[in-house]
Amino acid sequence: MSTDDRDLRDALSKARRALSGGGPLAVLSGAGMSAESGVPTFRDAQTGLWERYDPTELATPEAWRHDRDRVWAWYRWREHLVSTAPPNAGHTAVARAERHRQVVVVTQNVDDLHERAGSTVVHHVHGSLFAHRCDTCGEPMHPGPPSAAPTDHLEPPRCPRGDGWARPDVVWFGEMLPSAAWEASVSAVTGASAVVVVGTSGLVHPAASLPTLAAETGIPVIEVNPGPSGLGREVDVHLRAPAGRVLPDLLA
Ligand code: BV8
Repeated sequence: MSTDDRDLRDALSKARRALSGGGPLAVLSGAGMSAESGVPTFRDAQTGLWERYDPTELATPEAWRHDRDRVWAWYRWREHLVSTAPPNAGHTAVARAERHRQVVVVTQNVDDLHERAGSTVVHHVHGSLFAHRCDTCGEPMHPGPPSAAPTDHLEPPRCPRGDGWARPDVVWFGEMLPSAAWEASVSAVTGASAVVVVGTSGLVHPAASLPTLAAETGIPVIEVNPGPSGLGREVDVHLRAPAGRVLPDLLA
């Protein structure tokens, strides 16, 4: 067994002890949770049409104002990509944990892979790829499924109620988070007996403040991430492995 494997085994034992008390579990997920499903993370090089774009530049109201058709095409491409991506063993492990304890998922991800794996309580603090609203009156809009044809410009549908356009119902940089999802997420974290943070660089606020809130509340925090992240002393145990490899052992 390599040192890395031995370290992971020891860390997994420590993490399982931290979870052994039962009680509600809060799972905080970022883009790394969906990486093994083939959904690129924000820090992965974007692929194909989008490889020359920085996601943080496209996920902004300024980008929408500057080039609405490009932003709309990017989101429709992501919708199609996610709709063809399977939940991975990590999503399934989180969903299965509901069989023996209360589990609340708080996700920064705008995909639906936690739900498709069977998780029943999922708070999307940054919205969903699959919800759309008018960028002017805010009413929900239903543009139907995206086409698979790759394109880097696509005009969104007009709002029937006025001069607005359909936009993705996600939270862009500089936009406020949905208050209901945020308040439910804070409650889930502060009411948990343990928090498992999976696949996040921990750089985007206020979501990145949730592990610190747990630690300040005296709640054990376990991080699952094969790489480095912005999380630090708030983490009690760092499992340096991919979500799909370690969550089935951790949450069994
Ligand atoms: C807000 C939805 C109040 C859209 C996203 C100036 C003006 C205004 C605000 C700010 C400002 N300066 C700072 C801010 C705050 C800003 C912010 O935090 N900026 C950062 C860049 C510093 N936040 C906001 O604007 C938020 N709103 O603050 O409102 C306000 C309002 C006005 C004025 C002032 C304050 C809104 C932020 C939400 C943005 N929307 N997504 C969409 O998806 O298109 S953010 C998006 O990026 C994600 O949702 C996610 O949050 C973030 C990406 O982070 P991660 O999920 O962590 O992914 P990443 O790729 O970074 O990392 C992946 C990790 O996985 C890596 O660590 C990797 O090692 C690991 N990994 C890889 N493979 C695996 C793995 N782990 C496990 N298993 C594997 N297999």
